[in-house]
Formats: sequence, structure tokens, C-alpha cells
Amino acid sequence: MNVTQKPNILITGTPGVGKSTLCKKLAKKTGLVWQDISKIAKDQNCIQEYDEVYETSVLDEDKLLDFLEDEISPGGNIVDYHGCDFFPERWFDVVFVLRADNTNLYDRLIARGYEGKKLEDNIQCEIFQTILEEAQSSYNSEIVHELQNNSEQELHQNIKQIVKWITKWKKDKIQKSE
Ligand code: DAT
Repeated sequence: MNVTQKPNILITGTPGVGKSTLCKKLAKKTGLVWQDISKIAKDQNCIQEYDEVYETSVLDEDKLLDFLEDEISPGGNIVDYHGCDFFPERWFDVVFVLRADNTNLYDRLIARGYEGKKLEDNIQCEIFQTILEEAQSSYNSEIVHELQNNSEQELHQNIKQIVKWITKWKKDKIQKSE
């Protein structure tokens, strides 16, 4: 077994819960590669259409997954996206679902310029814990962890917890290889 293996981590949650902020810091701290799926989809032309009703891009999932496979298979990635049911289950060693209280999320989305249906849909998505349930039904529930991410203090704690998880994962790999 290759003991220099690195895990693949999925960070998911409703838009505005703080995925990009956390992934950027986590990548800097750990050396893992932040894969910002929304940006990659744009850069690699993996947008099928723009959904006018939901004011969101519809991904060409097959094309995106084909592009990502080579990046993901060696390990060492932090994948950041507001959905998680279309990735292959085998890709991820752990899934963290970020959560935020409604009032915090509302303020963050307003600051981002969201309004009307788009704002309401995203707030409802968080209230109904849609992404958490999507993660729990798409992956082994033992690898799915929910993290509250309302404040700088919680962000700091979350990074600490994920770094701790990575350390343990690596230690377990080394022990298994001995
Ligand atoms: P996402 O990538 O999930 O859409 P983001 O990282 O862009 O979210 O963050 C949305 C906004 O919230 C942005 O203005 C930064 C702020 N933010 C992120 N994490 C936070 C935290 N833990 N506490 C307070 N504000 C946070």
C-alpha cells in the first residue's frame, strides 16, 4: 500500500454556508487541492444551460465527471459544491456538510445580491436540510459529518476538526500498511 496516500474530501452545503471560505483556508493549511466545482464547470465548458426559473446553471455532469476523474483518482482533493448526489460515491473518504442559521445565511445571501425566488429557495434549502439529506442518502452515513459554520470561531473549529480527521486518516493508512 502507498503510505503517502492523501484523502479526497467533499465539502458541501447550501450556497452561502461558507464552503469557499473554508476550502481556501483548508487547502492552504493542508496542501490538498481545492476543486471549486462551479468554477471548473465554467472554465471547462461544462454548463449545459442556464435555468431562468431557478436562476442557476445546469451542469453537464458527465463531461464534468470525465474531466475530474484524473484529478480525483490519486487523492489529495477538497471538492467544493452545493450538491453532492451526482459524484461517484467511491471518490470521497469523508463528506462534511456545512450548515448556517437562517438569519446568518439570509444576511450573507443578501450581501451577495440574491433576491426574490433565488433567495427564498436557498433559505428553504437550508431550513429543510436538503443538502444534508442528499449527502446522507448518497454516501455511507458514517462518513457524513455536519458542521455548524456561523461564526469565525466555528470556522476555526471546523478547520481544526477536519485537519484532525486528515491526521487520523493518514495514521490509519500507515498502520494498515505495516
Ligand atoms: P459558499 O462557498 O458556501 O457559497 P462563501 O464561502 O462564499 O460560501 O461564504 C459566503 C459569505 O459568508 C462570505 O461573505 C463569507 C461569509 N462567511 C463564510 N464563512 C463564514 C463564517 N464561518 N462566519 C462568518 N461569515 C462567514
